[in-house]
Order: sequence, then C-alpha cells, then structure tokens
Amino acid sequence: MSRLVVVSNRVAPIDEGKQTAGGLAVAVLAALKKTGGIWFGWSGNVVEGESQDQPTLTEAGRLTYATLDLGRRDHDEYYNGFANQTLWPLFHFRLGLIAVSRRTRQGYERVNAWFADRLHPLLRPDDMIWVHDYHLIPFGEELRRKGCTQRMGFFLHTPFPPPELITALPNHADLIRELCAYDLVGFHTVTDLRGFLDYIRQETDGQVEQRGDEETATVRAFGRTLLAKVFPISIDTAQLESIARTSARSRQTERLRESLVGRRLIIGVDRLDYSKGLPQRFEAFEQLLLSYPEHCNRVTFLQVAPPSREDVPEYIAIRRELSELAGRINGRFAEFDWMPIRYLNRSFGQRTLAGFYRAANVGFVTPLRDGMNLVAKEYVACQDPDNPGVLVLSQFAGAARELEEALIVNPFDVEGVADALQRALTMPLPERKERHGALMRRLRNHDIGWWRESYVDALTRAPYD
Ligand code: ADQ
Repeated sequence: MSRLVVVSNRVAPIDEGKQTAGGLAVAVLAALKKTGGIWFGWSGNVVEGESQDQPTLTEAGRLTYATLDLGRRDHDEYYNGFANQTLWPLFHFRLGLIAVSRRTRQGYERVNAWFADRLHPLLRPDDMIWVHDYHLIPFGEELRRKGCTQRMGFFLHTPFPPPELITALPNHADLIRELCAYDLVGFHTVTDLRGFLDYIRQETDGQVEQRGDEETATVRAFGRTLLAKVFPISIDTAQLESIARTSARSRQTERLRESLVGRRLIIGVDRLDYSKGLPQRFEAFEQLLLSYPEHCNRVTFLQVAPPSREDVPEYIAIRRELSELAGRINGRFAEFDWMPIRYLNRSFGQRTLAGFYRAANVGFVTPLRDGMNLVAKEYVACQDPDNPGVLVLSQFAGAARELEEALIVNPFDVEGVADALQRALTMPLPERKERHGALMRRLRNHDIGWWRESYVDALTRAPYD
C-alpha cells in the first residue's frame, strides 16, 4: 500500500487527547493511520525574521508530523494576505472585499515553492500526495517542477465561484493552471465543480469530458489530464450520535437547560467570519420577535462565535458590527429575567457542543456562502431521535444539496428566515421525526469515512490520461 502524504496549511494539534478535532483533522488522521505517512504543513507559529529552515519532525507510530514555523513576512503575505484577503473573499463571492496586490500574490507563490522545497526530500517514489485547500493551490505544480511524478490530489474546502468572478483576479489563468498540475481535484458540490469546468471551457482552450455524470469530469488543459470530481465532506456520524447521547446528561448541558428555565433554544455555532451571515441571522431572530411576539421571553438564541483571523481588518469590522447588533437587539427586547441573544466569542470542545446541540430546538445555520458547513451535519447527528430539533439551513451552504429535509432558507431574506424559525419552533413531532430520520439515513451512509475512502480510492487510480 502506498504511503499517504497529506499537506494542509495547518497541521492539527498533535496531542490527540486534547484536540478539538474538526472534520478535516479527523479524516486526515484516520487516513494516515491506515496507510502510514506524513502530515506536512505550517505549525501555526509565527517567528520574527525568516521562516524555519527545516521542518520539525515528530513521529507518532507510522505517522510523521512535519511542521514549519512561518516568518512574519511570509505569514503576512501568504496567509493573511493572498490566502485570506484575496482568495477567501473571491471564493465566497465577495468581490467587494478582495484585496489585490502583487506583493501578496508573489508571497503566496514564494511560500508555496518554499513549502514544496521542504517536503521534496521527504518523499518516496510511490507516495500519494493529498493537498488541502485554497492556501496551497500552487503546491503541486511546484513539486512537479522538481520532477515529482507521484500521484497528487487537491481538495478545495471552500466554494468555487463561476468564471465571471474568478476573472476578477489578475493572472487568474496561472491559478487555474496550477490546479491542473494535480491528477485529481475534488470539490464539495456540483455547483463548485461546474464553476471550475465553466472556467476551463470559457477561458482556456482546454477540453471537458463528462459522460452523463454531473459529479465527475475529465479535464484536458494546460498540457495535462486530470479528474475533477465531487466529494461532499462529512462527519463521524456514529461517533457524534454516541457522544451526544452521553453529553445530553453532562453537567454543562444540565446547566444550560437549567438556565433556560423552560424556554426554547435556538443555537448557532460558527467561526466569526463574514461568510457565515451572522448579522443577517441576528436580524432574522429580531424579526421573529417582531413578527411572532408570542416568542418574547419564550425563546433564547445562543450564538457561539470564536474570533478567527484577527489580523485581517474585515474580521475586526464584523466583530464590532455583531457586538453592536447583539447589544441593540438585547437592549430592545430583553426583560429583567430574559436575554434574547446570548452571544459568546469563545469556542467549546466537541463534547460540550454536542450536548448543546441536543438541547437546542432549532439549529440555525445561515451562511451567505459556505463550502459545506459541518455544523449543519453535526447538529442533525446530535439530536434525540425521539424528540429531534429542526435544522434551518441556508441554500448557499454546500450542505443544503444533501440535507434537503432541513428548512432551506435564503439568508438574505430576513423576513423569510424569521418565518422558517417560526415554522421550526411550531413543527409537530411526527414531521420533525420524519425529517430527522431522512437526514440521518443520508449522514449514516455518507459519513467522514466514506468521504475519505472515496477520495483516496480515486487518487489511487491516477493518473487519468
Ligand atoms: P469552516 O469555515 O471552519 O470550515 P465548518 O465546516 O462549519 O466551517 O466548521 C468546521 C469545524 O469547526 C466543525 O467541526 C465545527 O464543529 C467546528 N467549529 C465551528 N465553530 C466552532 C466553535 N464556535 N467552537 C468549537 N468548534 C467549532 C471550512 C469550510 C467549510 C467546510 C469545512 C470542511 O469553510 O465550508 O465545511 O472547511 O471542509
């Protein structure tokens, strides 16, 4: 069996006992444990001066973690700059927020080349290399330039927009050419795949071949042949179900229930990011209280949103906006014994969140754009099947493609979202059970193991020419 080499911007915390494992970390660790291999990427540390010269290698059984500290300039240009101020807003359809700068673009290309240089000596000829996310698009081409002929796959965790948006990026063709250096490029949804294929058709002289399957295409472009395919990421459904059963009786969940004194609970859990639609979500909750005043003092909205990317100005702005909005709505509706919105800028461990999800009557997930959104899937998996809550889900989350039995909403339509909340809060038990049952069947069939195996299986079959 070939070794797997996983490359991602951040390498997840090595201490498994302590990790608050996100979906990617769980999937990657499971895959690496099976085949043995390397997990290579940034350590998460920023150092003054130059980036670390050689990776720190940490052995854990058949798995090696190879991590590098980034120097301040590399971090500013590659991570804060091009990745998070150009590609992130671009891929989330937010042209108004993109920063365009030759300096950060060069930094992005330079750090990718430097990363590839550091991984190269660790590679074996029959390794399979799996690169993750928008930070590392040029990585594969850099390895090819060094003569690497190994099977190489890329998976994009964000959406991929239509070519009309991609072409707003100067030298966009270089980025797409870099994607074509991989043998396999994976997306969450058919919409993302279509964005990529439409670019190839409209902006290059490459060819796209789709044989009756809208989820798979062979692409011939920039002198290469690759497979582009849909792999919707998922969660460890069985494990979450079991964690939620025990967490339902945990001390913290009990405390949350007691604090509600019989009121119903709506929950939102997100990184504090402008793509998650939080201002519109707060306004929709306010609209619920205006349109359906019977919920005043009867429903609490708990929004957990730990700050992220705090060096980027747009993230400072959204944080300020949300604090003001929560303050205004609470000031307007609160009673001396009821706070309508509980807004928490912190994160919780997976077990605690599982208990909170189970205690909540409504899961409120309304991003303006999201690659997949794992919180939506986690909320469903954590429900009590005998008395499940209802998921209110944005049509612009990749998850909406699969989770059809959720109440699907347009997050820009604040009044429409308020109506969906009302429907969720008043939905009869038989309908809730039926919807939840259908959602769970899908999440059990398509869990994180299925995602990982289908991707690795497709990569094993490369090359595709
Ligand atoms: P994110 O934008 O981070 O991920 P999401 O998929 O919802 O979005 O969350 C990732 C993980 O972080 C989930 O497992 C969730 O439980 C956890 N998490 C989120 N908020 C948390 C909080 N407040 N406290 C503790 N844990 C929290 C990117 C893309 C998504 C895509 C994933 C995976 O933007 O669209 O689904 O990658 O591909």
